[in-house]
Amino acid sequence: MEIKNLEKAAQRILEAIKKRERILIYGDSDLDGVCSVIILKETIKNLGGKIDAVYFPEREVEGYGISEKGLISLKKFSPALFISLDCGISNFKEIEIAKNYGFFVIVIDHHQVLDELPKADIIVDPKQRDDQYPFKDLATVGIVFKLAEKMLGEKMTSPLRKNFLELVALATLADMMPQVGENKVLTEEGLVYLKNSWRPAFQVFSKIFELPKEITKVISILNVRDVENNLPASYRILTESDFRKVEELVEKLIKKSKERKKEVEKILNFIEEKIKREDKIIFEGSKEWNFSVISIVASQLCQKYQKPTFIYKIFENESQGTVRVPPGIDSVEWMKKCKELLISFGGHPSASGFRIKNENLEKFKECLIKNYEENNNLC
Ligand SMILES: [Mn+2]
Repeated sequence: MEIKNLEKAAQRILEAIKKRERILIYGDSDLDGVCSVIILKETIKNLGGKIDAVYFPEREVEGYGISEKGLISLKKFSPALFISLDCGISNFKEIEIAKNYGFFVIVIDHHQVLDELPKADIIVDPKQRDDQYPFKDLATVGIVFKLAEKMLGEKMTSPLRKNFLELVALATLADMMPQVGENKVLTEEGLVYLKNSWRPAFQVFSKIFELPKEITKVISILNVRDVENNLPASYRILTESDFRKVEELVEKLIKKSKERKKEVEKILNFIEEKIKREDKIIFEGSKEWNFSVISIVASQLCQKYQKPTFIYKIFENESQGTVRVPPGIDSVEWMKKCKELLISFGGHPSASGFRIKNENLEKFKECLIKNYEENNNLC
């Protein structure tokens, strides 16, 4: 049994390498997206091909997933093979635009499938309804690792495999995928290799932290948002070959992460003063907050209060939010009931996100509460 369309995607990318087609990778900017991009990029390189452009959306400006802004900046490469990693499954409109630009679109994602599928040429997502693959909890990085195995065949040498598995372990943990089944196997193996990694980033981290024991510290540092030339810091660190540069970047991120902690505490204090016992949900937003910390805030509040938590940053016309819910609730299904009020939404049952026009925020909150009460089996 295999993940649906994995073979098809592998063959199509191999064909593109052979025919020297232009290849573009569009990755989500979190660690799962970043590590997926690195594995695919290094796989293609090992096969003698090259990537013409890598794009990571800036969530604060473009929202989650494939953005129009990103597509416009990639348009000049058309015709090309366009591969989205760790996003794309909910980008109906954007994928239509990409097709109109003349891209051949492959979506490789593990997020929940909404009611329909986007009109991509090839979709790899184990959560597709007719996907028979028994294990549904792979991070995108795990799917891309399998894709790499297929594409490389015997060219997947042992050092290369180890090197990829380090990234699989890192990103699967960062994405908080359940540590069961294949995830457990892949992660446990990958973690063993970290200490003797040839990747300069892991060598630098090994000097600062005890690896693999302190892997969560590495993750929290790599999660600090710091974008330069459109590239997230995690991507720059993990692909940097110059030790000195890695060290400088890590130092910078450690400093930033301390500042971020303070910011999180400030927001937590502010929200916690407002939470009432009888509140069904936590629904808070502000213009002032730093967008890059609202996910951490939502996770911590949800964990502490065991209430569905919606935290958003208010921008000029619209807001972007992040959602965390206690076990047993499917936040994506829940938001589906209010989808007329949203610009877009998607993610995982326990962790997801949304974009909304500011004038709809109050209605959205009411809709969520209404559906929370109407739907006892939901919660
Ligand atoms: Mn992911």
